[in-house]
Parts: sequence; structure tokens; C-alpha cells
Amino acid sequence: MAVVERLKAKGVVFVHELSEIPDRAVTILSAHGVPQTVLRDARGRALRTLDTTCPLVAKVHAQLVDHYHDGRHILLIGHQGHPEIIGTLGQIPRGAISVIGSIGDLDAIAAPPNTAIAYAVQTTFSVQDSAAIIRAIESRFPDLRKPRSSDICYATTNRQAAIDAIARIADRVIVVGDELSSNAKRLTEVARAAGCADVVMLDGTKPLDWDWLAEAEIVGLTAAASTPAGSVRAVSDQLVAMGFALEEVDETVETVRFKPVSMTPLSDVSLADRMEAVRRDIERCLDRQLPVGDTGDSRLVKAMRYAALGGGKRLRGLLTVLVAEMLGGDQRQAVWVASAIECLHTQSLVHDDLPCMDDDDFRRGKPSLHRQFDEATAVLAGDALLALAFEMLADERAHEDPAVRGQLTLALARTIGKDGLARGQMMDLYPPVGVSADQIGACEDLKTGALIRYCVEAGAFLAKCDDNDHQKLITFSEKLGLAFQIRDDILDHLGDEKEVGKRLRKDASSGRKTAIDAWGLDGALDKSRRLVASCRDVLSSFGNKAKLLEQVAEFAISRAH
Ligand code: GRG
Repeated sequence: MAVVERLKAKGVVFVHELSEIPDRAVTILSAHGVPQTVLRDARGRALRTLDTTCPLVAKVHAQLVDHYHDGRHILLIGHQGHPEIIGTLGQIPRGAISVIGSIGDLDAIAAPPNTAIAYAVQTTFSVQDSAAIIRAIESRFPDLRKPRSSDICYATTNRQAAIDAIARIADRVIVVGDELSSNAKRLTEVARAAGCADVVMLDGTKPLDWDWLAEAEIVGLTAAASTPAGSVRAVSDQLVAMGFALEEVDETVETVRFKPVSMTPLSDVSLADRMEAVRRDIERCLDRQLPVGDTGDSRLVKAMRYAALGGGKRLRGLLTVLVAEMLGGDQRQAVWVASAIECLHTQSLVHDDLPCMDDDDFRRGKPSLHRQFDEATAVLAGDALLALAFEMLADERAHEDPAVRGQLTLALARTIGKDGLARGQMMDLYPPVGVSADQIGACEDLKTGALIRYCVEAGAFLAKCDDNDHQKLITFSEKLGLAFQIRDDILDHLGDEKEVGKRLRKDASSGRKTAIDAWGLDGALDKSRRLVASCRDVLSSFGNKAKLLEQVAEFAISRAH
């Protein structure tokens, strides 16, 4: 409270909802962490937002996302309604997580014993109480994933251990902290449980009660992890003035150091940083969908991993995530669907590289899959990636509404089948004699544009957007797809093989007609700039929220690989 009052005096306003904050205000997200929806809304508004989520809380969030992607139900040990729990619940879709504050809450969960479970703990929970709940979870659910190290914050753990020792010998215990602080309350509970009946919580602003201390020989003094040092000093100074000698009983030295909070407002995060974050999310999700078994029979999965992991711009996945985010869709579902799309995209690259198709030895800067393994493995790994993409779209983690999962699945089947990618590839392999510029355009649109369109549509499906916005986004995706293809032609003409990561100048040697044949290099560049301008026009009605999508269009025509 003392800190809150000090900040209020400096003009800081405390709010519960983002909607209470006026545009352009500097916004600080609390160390307890916030739900993904708050982060998304903060990014989408003209707020200079700094995210001060505690790294220990962020670690719990990251682990929960992995458990969610693994299809586990999560038991979150914590206090219902506490800000940290609200933030943590908002990291993954509702229904995938249950809050357990007591053994009674655990008993009320209906899950059968063979349920795949993971648990996490509020970072300020009581070590002892969590240990009892964890034992009950362990005895009920054998298929259990635990945190790699304790989720409870080191400062909370150390203070609880210290007060447990002190309270055993103290006549009175003073916890300096605030009623609102979870870890301060835990300290009073631990002190009482250790056998001290006289425990009070003080905030350090009022004089100590002489009568209460008169008969005490030993007074235990502790403070919450978030209590300012000045408040602790105010209390200890008074104790010394009363004649108590200070003695430190716990020798634990806390050496943990955190990276300073990034001062780059969320709304100013560059496309490159966002791309990198989405790339990491997709990589993490796919890594978990492709575990190498220990049976020795893992050649197929190794080949799938070789092709699907560690390469590619993930531009298609990024589109799905950004569109879903702009429209209010769930971020974790968007990453899941984006990962499915990247599986499918990888399959098309693997098969495209085969000698019977485009015959390429290099892809994403390394030997193509059939060169690294063999052709049969490349065919089968491609098939399995295709199957995995559909499996993921049909899975509940794509969306809780089966109708949305149906839309996602049906639309992808149409995008890649006899009227989509496969048809485009066929047209490319067997062009009609005297192929026209229009026919080349149609072929490229099916080979490349259709999947880009699908990525944008997938984001719209996830967010269940209205027909009007859906139509605008389709127009955007068509222009973007064409701009992307033109850049591909320009890169084939001018690009650097090392940077692009595959063999170039194939179009000229194969006699294939490209955008440069149609409009010349300057004409193609001019056309792509005009396409980006129309992307911007179409997106203008979405306002600031579409800023990153506009930048994706600019990236599509300026990329060097
Ligand atoms: C899916 C049923 C089904 C059939 C596939 C092989 C095939 C039929 C189609 C080939 C489609 C293809 C490879 C089109 C080229 C698309 C393209 C421009 C790929 C390069 O995309 P980038 O630059 O690649 O985004 P990264 O590596 O960054 O992901």
C-alpha cells in the first residue's frame, strides 16, 4: 500500500481494466502477469505499454502453454481470484485448466485417473500447503507432468522457511506487509502453524503497540517479498528503540538477478521481433508434436523434424496469428493452427523438391529432405506432415467449437486439393503449349496465393469474424499473395542463393515465364508497391490494430529470402 500511495502521489493511476485507460497513456502491466487478451488489446491500442510481468510468473506461463500443446489438463494450485491466477488462467483457453486452492477443490474435479495432467503453482503460494495438494495429485493421477523446478518464487520459499524457524522460538511475530499481498498472508499462516499464537501483519506506517510487546522476550520479524525495505526498517528501528537487540537468523543469500524490464512499449514492437516470437512459438509447438520415440523406429519422425523444424520464415503462420489477434481470437489456438499450416507448407516444399517435381537439392539453406534421407522417406514424411496438419486442425486445441474446426479443415482441403495447390503444381509441371500470361498467373495463384489466402482466412475463422471483415481480409490476402509471388520472381532473378537458401535462376533456364517477363523488373517492382498500398487501404478500417499486418505486406515485397 505504501508503494501504491507513493506512486499515486506521483500521478500514477491504478486501474483494473485496459478500457479505463485513455489513449496514448503510458500503461504498465503488473508483475503478477495479465491474460493474453489484455496483452493483445494493449498491442492493438495507441497505449505506450510496458510489460513488467515477473520472469518467474512468465516461466510458469510458458510451461502451461507447453502442457496445453501436449493436450494435458492443467491443475493450477493457487488462490482463485488472485491477480496472478487471473493472469495465468488467461494464458490458455478456458476449460484446459482448473484452479485448486485446497484438497477439497481437487476432490471436486471429475477427471478420471488416466487423465493426462500437469500442475503448476502460484509463485506466492504456501510451500507446505502446496506440498500437501501435490501429494494428493500424485496419488490420484499417475500420468503427471511436474514443473522442472518449484514454481514458488525463491523469495517466498526462503521467507517461509525462515519464519518457520523463527516462529518456533518467538513469543510474538510481526510480518511487515500488506493485507493484499498473498505472500505476506502466507507468512502469517506459516508463523501460526509453527506454533506462535501472537502473529500480526503491519504495514510499517503506525507505531508499534508497546503493551502487545511488553511481555515478549523474542519477537520474530519478517516481511513479504514485495515489502519496501523502508517499511521493514521503520518497524525494526522501533523494536531497537524499545530495547530489543537485532539478530539475523537466516543466512540464505539471494543472488537471483533479473534482466531489466524492456522499455520498448508493446505497441512499438517491431515486426521483426513479433515474427521472431511467433517463429519461436511455432517451433516449440511443432517440436512437441513430433517427439522422437525411443523404439529405434524413428526414421520417419526424424525426417519430419528435419523438414519442419529450424527453418523457414513462418510467414504463413505469422499471418494466421496476426489476423486472429487483430480480430480478438485466442492467441494459443492461433499458434496451434499456425503450426498445422506450417506442417502443410513444409509438406508442399518437401514434395516440390523431389526429383520427379522441381528437383531441388537445397531448401532452407540445407540439403533437401530426399538428399539428406532418401526419396521414399521424403514422400512418406511429406504424407505424414500432411496428415499431421489435418489432425491438428481437427483437434480441440485448434478451437473449442467443432463448427470452427470443420471450417478450418474443409477450407484447407479445398486450398490444397484438385482445385488448389495440387492443381497449381500440375499446371506448373505440365503447362499447355503456348501458355499465356494469364495461365501462368492462375498457376502461381494456386501454388502460392491460395495457401496465403487460407492463412488469413484461418485467423478470421478462429475469431469468428463477421462477413464484412471476412471479405476485406480475403481481398487483403489476395493482394498480399500476388505481391509475395512477384517478390519470389524478383528474388529468383536477382537474389543471393545463400541468403534465399535454395537454387535460383531456375525460371530463366527452364523457360518459365514470370512477373518480370510480363512487366519487366521496374514494372514488377512498381506493381508490388501498388499492391502493398492497396493492402494498406483494405486494412485501414481495422485501424491501429492492423499495423503489423500492413508491415507484413511491406516485408513480403522487400524480403531478401
Ligand atoms: C499439399 C496435396 C498437396 C500437394 C502439394 C508439391 C505441391 C503439391 C505443390 C508445390 C507448392 C509450392 C512449393 C509452391 C511454392 C510456394 C512458395 C513460394 C514457397 C516458398 O515459401 P517461403 O518463401 O518459404 O515462405 P519458407 O522456407 O520461408 O517457409
